[in-house]
Amino acid sequence: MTLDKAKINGLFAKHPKLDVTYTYGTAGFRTKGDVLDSVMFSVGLLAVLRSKKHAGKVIGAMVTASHNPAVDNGVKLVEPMGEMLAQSWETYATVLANAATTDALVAGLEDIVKKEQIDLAQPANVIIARDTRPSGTALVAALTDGVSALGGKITDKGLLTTPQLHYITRCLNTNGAYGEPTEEGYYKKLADAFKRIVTGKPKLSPLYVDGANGIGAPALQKLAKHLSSDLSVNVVNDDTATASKLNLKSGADFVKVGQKKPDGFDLKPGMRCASLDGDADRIVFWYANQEGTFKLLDGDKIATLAASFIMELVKEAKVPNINVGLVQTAYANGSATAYVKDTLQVPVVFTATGVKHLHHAAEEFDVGVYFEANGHGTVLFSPAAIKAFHTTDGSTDAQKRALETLRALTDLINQTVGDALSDLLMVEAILVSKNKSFSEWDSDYSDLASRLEKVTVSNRLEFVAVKADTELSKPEGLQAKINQQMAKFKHGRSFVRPSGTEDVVRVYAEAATQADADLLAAIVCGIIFDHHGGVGTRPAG
Ligand code: G16
Repeated sequence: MTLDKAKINGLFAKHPKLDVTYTYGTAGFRTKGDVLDSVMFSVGLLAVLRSKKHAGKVIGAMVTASHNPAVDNGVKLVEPMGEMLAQSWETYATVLANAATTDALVAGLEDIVKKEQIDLAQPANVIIARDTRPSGTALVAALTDGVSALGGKITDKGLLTTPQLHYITRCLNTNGAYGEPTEEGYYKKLADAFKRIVTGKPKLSPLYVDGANGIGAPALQKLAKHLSSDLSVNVVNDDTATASKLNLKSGADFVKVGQKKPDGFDLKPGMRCASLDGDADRIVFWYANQEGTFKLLDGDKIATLAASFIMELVKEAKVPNINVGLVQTAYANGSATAYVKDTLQVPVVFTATGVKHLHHAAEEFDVGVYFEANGHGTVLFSPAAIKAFHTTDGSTDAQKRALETLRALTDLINQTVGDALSDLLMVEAILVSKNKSFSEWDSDYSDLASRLEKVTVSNRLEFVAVKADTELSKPEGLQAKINQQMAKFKHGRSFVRPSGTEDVVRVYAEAATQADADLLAAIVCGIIFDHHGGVGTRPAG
């Protein structure tokens, strides 16, 4: 069987490539929505080949730009078990996306077929979903044409959160063993598992959730209906009808980066709040302390809360040989890493930024807790751990309770990808079980002061990050200058890396005081701007 060049040519003509260079980045292709039409077509083609490579298993395609502004869009592919696209295929994605002619496109496809020894006679199945961005509908149509060009079958699942698409993909490929392959099935699975942990325990005060005016808002409202009296939740920033409001002065990224509350909240001491991002794959929690100061409970705090709770349960349940590990990135606060290593005594592994990297590192543990500081993460349970939780018989009530909670957690926590709604319920279930307030949770350790900035440069690809993003190998000499500055500050730490989702270079700085962290970040930003192609307004400092 060979590729139908005439068919590809006919459909490709509807989606001509623009004079833009595309790269499959941290979370797939991501740029302005109006330059993505041809990219979507090429991703449709690739999804078909990926499905054929997996003998017809379902591949997911999510159209979203997650935390980015409403005008952006993007696409990421989902593997049959719900993980992100295998990294070895990202180069293929980039080659196809940059093919400007049918000949180049077909050559790229033939190369993949040959290298991956794909049997073109295999069937191909792709499911697609999108977030609330206005450009989503047309981009879904372009991707659909790509799938059709290679004779694949595509099913449009409409509006979903990113983790819901990952969940449904896995359900379909496991013949329902992972759950019912529908949005409703997702809510039911999460709600049932949550109830198994919290029923009969005293309730917490209401949780106010910033929906970032994205798809997470209606999704949480639907989930809440399944929880009725078990979780009191108020969704704020739920205007998905006004496209421009998406992630605007709201959402997990705005709150984490700015270390301040989003619009739409009259924050009072004692209020418990959380923020989702635009496609509901990230969450951070926050509150005001008694003095009214804004306090953030980010991905590091979620990870330590989950790891310590699960470790306690494993001990109580007396399940032998379960190793718990934690995966972080360079953005993890130095205090969080120290707390995990020294107090929790849990091994920590570092990876480059991007949940696709953390996910695979977490798979090496029986219980792998992975969270980026920005609130993107989950907890993975190995098949052996899940089996052990189900086959161990408890002899005491406490042991039986711990085992049942562990079993419920394996259903509650999305095993495919970081999931804001699943993480929300996990955190609430832990806090209910421990009868813990946000401030008690926060008191586990104190964050070092930090600052995250971005600098626009003429070519961010000149910046090459190495050693799990902690250092730069290029541009030559820049790392030495950063090291020199770090050494001037108590607990000073700074690193620079090119973003994979925005056309900027990110600068992270940490130090003993906020003023020092701000100053260190400003100095490093200034060096980059002045000597490495800064564009636009020079950062202050
Ligand atoms: C995506 C990735 C995250 C990453 C974030 C920022 O999040 O899934 O793993 O931390 O981008 O990446 P970068 O610093 O390279 O721009 P999301 O929520 O936007 O999909």
